[in-house]
Amino acid sequence: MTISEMTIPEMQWAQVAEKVGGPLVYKQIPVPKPGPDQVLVKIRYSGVCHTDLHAMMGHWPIPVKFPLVGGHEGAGVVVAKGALVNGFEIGDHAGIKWINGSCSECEFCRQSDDPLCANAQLSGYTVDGTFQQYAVGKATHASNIPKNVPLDAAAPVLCAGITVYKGLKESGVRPGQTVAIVGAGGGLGSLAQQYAKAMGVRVIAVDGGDDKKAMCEQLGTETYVDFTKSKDLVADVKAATPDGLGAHAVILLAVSEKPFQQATEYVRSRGTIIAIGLPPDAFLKAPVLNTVVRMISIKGSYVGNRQDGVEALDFFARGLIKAPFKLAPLKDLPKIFDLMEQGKIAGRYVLEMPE
Ligand code: 8ID
Ligand code: ZN
Repeated sequence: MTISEMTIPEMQWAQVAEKVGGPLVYKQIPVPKPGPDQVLVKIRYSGVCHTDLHAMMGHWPIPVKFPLVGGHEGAGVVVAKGALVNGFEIGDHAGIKWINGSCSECEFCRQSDDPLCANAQLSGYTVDGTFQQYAVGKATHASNIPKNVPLDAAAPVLCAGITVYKGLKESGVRPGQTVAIVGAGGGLGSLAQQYAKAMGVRVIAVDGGDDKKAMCEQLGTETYVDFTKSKDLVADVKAATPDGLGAHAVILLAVSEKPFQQATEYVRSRGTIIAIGLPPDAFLKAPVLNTVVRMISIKGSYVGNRQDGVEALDFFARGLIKAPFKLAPLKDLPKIFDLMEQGKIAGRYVLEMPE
């Protein structure tokens, strides 16, 4: 901890979307003050999730705060805290994630399903997020990041990592079984491959293009199925399982509707399809007969609770999760959104905050 980290300025740099659809304006705004149960984190790095683009574009029928500072994979240093905060000291490393806070009182919060809280605050959506130098979050929902963990590589774990770790658990897939990861070349997909591997689960990666193929192979996938080139995607996925009977689980991360309607064709009988990606206006569709007579489960999975967050970070801290990421300065966020829109990012971009 240096003296400069402890000096909290009045103003800071941020990427601000003034209205739905943007554009983003890189400008100085006031540094927020932490409430009694909040920490103020000097953000060092923030991952860029496709959710941030959906938020700015108003893709979903859940109201977004405007003007908006997006971002929900923020890793940094606690520089101030409210009087009620016990879990953090000044100088601790902390993460601000999608669930910025929740009510703690409803049935969902009581049973540790805080993402389902109707009054949850969402970083970079209903409250300002981590595309700024200083961000606040409720201390009980902020992540403790051990000091030996690099903050740049840890940032994507705070949403992408937690979400895919939770999704894999929800799928019930077991060591030795096979998971098809659809959208494997993206941010969530790159981490999903690593968590699956760490759990002893075999991976079929589905995505498009040679950059993503190279990344998936580098991550150790056994098979890459290119949805832009495959003549029969269903047959290719099934053929990639040892007995040809299909994947035990399918994790849907793509920002496109088609795979959400196709997955029942290559999931194994008694297998589970986990929907995580959130393409706008899309529908899950499955033939009733096949779903029934092949006993297919279809489930949604939404980020993770606080314990999922602790476990996902622990996998990372133990060196089991090594997903590629590219660093860029905060001012470059508009360029990153452009690349993301075009599906040109293999893995994750992580923004570095100005000093
Ligand atoms: O809690 C949740 N459910 C949660 C948490 C975080 C993110 C949901 N998400 C959602 C995001 O809002 C977004 O809709 O998951 C989705 C994926 O987020 P991301 O990984 O941050 O997006 P990305 O890096 O752009 O990756 C998407 C990948 O999908 C591929 C693209 O090529 C890209 O690599 N893809 C597409 I678009 N169509 C495909 C297809 N038909 C496809 N891959 C295979 N088949
Ligand atoms: Zn996210």
